[in-house]
Amino acid sequence: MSTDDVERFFRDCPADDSAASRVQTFLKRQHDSTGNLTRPVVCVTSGGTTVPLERHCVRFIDNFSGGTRGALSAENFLQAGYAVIFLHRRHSIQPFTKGLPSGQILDFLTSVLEPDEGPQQGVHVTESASELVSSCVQRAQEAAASGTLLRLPFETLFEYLKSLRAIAETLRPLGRHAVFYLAAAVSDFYIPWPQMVEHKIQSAEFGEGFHLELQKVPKMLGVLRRAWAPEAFIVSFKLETDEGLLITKATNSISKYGVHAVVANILETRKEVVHVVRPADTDNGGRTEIDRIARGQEQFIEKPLVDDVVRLHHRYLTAA
Ligand code: PAZ
Repeated sequence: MSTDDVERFFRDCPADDSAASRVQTFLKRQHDSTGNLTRPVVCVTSGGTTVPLERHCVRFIDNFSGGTRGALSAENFLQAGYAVIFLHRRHSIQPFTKGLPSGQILDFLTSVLEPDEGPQQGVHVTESASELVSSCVQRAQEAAASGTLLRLPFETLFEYLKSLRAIAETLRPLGRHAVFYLAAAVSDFYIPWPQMVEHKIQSAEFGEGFHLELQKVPKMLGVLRRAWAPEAFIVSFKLETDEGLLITKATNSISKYGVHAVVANILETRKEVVHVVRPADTDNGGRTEIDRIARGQEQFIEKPLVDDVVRLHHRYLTAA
């Protein structure tokens, strides 16, 4: 895969270009009146990309991810003093909503509609959920008031990569004060837009079966690292199901793409333990160091994970 493949991908890409101006406006809010940056900025990606099979899309291939990792990590970065661009799959889990009763919203609301109920009239949170809901609402309102959280939704692989490139190019002037924390599950295969059929695929037009030919998505990690935001601190993620491959594949990402750290996790145990793999401090032939992060007594593993990434980013800043 070459830079030509990357260029071709974006040239053929159908998605709109609205992300850049929203990021620009958000970034202005992170500077004081003399033009100094008031806090570092992290782009947290979250949720899975879809790969459409038709331009007027009825069917698509999806990627595993509910968005828990991204949403909880975004909360922890805000807590650590970062401004957060939350590039997320539309309708995936949002910051400040984890822990809310998982069923329907109606399950934790009660309604009093009798006119003679006076001030009690209206819709209320049930007693059992009220503490939790108040805490979620309060934290969400704080983030909104401080202007430190920008939510940008995506659905398809095209929208995701186009927004990621726009964010990276807009954050480039921040140099080392920008962080990319790429927790989204991004498809490796897709149908290029020019090859995609316009309308819904008709089963009647096929005999016994239907064969799909997918192409490899050009690798964007190296381009992000070297061209779009060459000074930013880049943390990529690696999800595997075979424990035997995990660390080797994470180590390969470091040598191939030059990312600063890879969060390696196994599907079944991802909420309990992750490994942060990074180049060794001294340049000794591509050796890596590994921090094993366990949930331990924390409610969610994203707290110790983000603490570790923040520590590594601070070290990166002071090493400049
Ligand atoms: O979104 P989630 O909390 O259900 O899962 C998180 C995750 C496993 C998608 C993430 O930790 C991750 O590994 N993302 C990269 C996936 C990949 O290798 O494509």
